Amino acid sequence: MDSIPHGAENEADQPAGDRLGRVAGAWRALDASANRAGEALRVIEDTLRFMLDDPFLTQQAKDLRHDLAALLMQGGLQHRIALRDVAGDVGAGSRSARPLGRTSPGDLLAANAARAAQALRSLEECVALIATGMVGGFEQLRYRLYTLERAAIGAARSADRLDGIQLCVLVDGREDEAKFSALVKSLFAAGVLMIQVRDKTLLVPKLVARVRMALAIAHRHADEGGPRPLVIVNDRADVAAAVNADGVHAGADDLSTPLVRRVIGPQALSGRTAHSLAEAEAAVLEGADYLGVGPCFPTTTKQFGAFADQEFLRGVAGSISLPTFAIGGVTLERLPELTALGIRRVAVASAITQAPDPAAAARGFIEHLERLEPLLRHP
Ligand code: 3NM
Repeated sequence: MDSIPHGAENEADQPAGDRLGRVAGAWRALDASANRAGEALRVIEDTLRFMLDDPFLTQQAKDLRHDLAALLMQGGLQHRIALRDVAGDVGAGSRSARPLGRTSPGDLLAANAARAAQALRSLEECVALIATGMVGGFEQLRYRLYTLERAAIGAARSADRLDGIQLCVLVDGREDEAKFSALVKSLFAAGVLMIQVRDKTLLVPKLVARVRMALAIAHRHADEGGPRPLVIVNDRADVAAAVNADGVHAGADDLSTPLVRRVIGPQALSGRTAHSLAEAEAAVLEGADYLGVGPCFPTTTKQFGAFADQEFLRGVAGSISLPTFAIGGVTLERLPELTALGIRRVAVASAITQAPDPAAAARGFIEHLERLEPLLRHP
């Protein structure tokens, strides 16, 4: 059996009894913090697993919890239980009279991430008195937790904000403002709740004017008693921020997700295109609010050398709860191929905007998507 470390090396010349007495408190604090951190990580994991239904983030939480447990078995720290003294704990039994005040999975995640971070910090401080070499290990876990916290709270927030939005229509600027305005109005009237303004040919002043127009139409739609559709800008985080659009959709050649966030601020939506499961997972951890995955099928809207294979699409649908829109050549006829893989959201340009009646085409997508059963994921 390992011997119990008694304290920092520079105290090694003190009598063993004194040393043990002085560090016993550190051991007890370490033991309490170890329990707190493990408990809080378990609540985070259970929330991600049973409430957010998110296998990828559940696994991240589980890995963190397991790595904490492994660290707590090293350097003699497993002997902390021998110094546990619940009856002698002056803080035991002092309970906050305030109710917990948690009303949503996001609240649970935030409260328990804060608890886990505090406990990991306390572990770092306590272990510095007992086994100095182990401080870095706890510090690393705390930084991993910060990333998980942001991703988990972001996933909860996105599930709420994009709840019921299964179709995003990519609209170009049309020939002129009147035609653009007519298209956007007809789409909102058809029940479209999210559009992305994407026109690579428009110069910035004209793009700004189109996005402003779409936002004004969206606000009017809400003022008249309808829902308030979201207006997302393709690529241009600067334009989205300048006109207070609902968000920006960025791809691999655009600003990174953290840099997009700096431009658009904490509230606006940050969408990210992913062409592989690894890119999708990275986008989740970097703080994207929703994903675009593709290209699913050949399309004239954009040129591609390779397509998203079924394994990727099924993998994203099955393991990531962040709202994910399949994109690229999506038509009503091909929609069943995607929904069979677990896809429940699509982003569509030509099949709607080039249709003889775009509103009718959009309604066709919405009706089909609304009829689908929710996807059951198995973490
Ligand atoms: N991005 P349509 S596919 C803009 O896979 C865009 O990154 C894609 O238009 C990607 O519905 C695509 O006409 C084109 O194919 C979407």
